[in-house]
Amino acid sequence: HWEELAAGAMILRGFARDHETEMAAAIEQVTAAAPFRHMQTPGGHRMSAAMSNCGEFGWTTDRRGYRYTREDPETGHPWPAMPDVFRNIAVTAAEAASFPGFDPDACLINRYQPGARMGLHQDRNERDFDAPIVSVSLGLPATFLFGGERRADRSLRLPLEHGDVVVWGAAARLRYHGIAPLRSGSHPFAGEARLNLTLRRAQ
Ligand code: MD5
Ligand code: FE
Repeated sequence: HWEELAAGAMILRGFARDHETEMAAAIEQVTAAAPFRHMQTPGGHRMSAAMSNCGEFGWTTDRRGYRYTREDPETGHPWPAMPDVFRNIAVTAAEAASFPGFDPDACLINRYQPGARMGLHQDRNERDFDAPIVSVSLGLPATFLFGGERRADRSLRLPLEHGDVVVWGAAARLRYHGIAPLRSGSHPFAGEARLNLTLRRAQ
């Protein structure tokens, strides 16, 4: 079932579940060419979530800052192409949430192992905030922290499970959000990890 979490935020529970076999193969293929790595924040901290990317642009961070690049800084090669199954899920989910014509050019893949987290932040490195962001949760469940327009606003705790897709647009596009430390466990899809695909229009 689909429900509106808040203005501009639509959750499509289980939307990606039918495509898990193709998605597993696509993740294997992308991360064979662009392996998961723990990036450094501009402040010098190692991110606890490991990341890879596919598509025309990939999100990266190092001591110089946050940005999108056409090449994987680890290999010097362009990021792997975005698998059709990722694009199709993102485009159909966006359409279902009233964002027709979503054309993602970047897909970040986050891997959270037990204890990994993501602190409250806004996604502000994209050129145009009119395009939505589509996120696909796979593997272990996580507690998503859904904040407000200011960092100090209270956040709502939202459980996200394997196959859940969320479309973040309009009034939700710039809300603060994060992921609580991942609890230990094992899931048939991803073993002891949660994977998240974040599809965006970067440029
Ligand atoms: C995750 N990733 O579960 C999330 C999914 C990231 C990140 O936050 O930056 O890699 S994307 C969640 C999101 C995006 C844009 C807006 C909002 C949430 N929101 O309004 O809450 O690994
Ligand atoms: Fe984010």
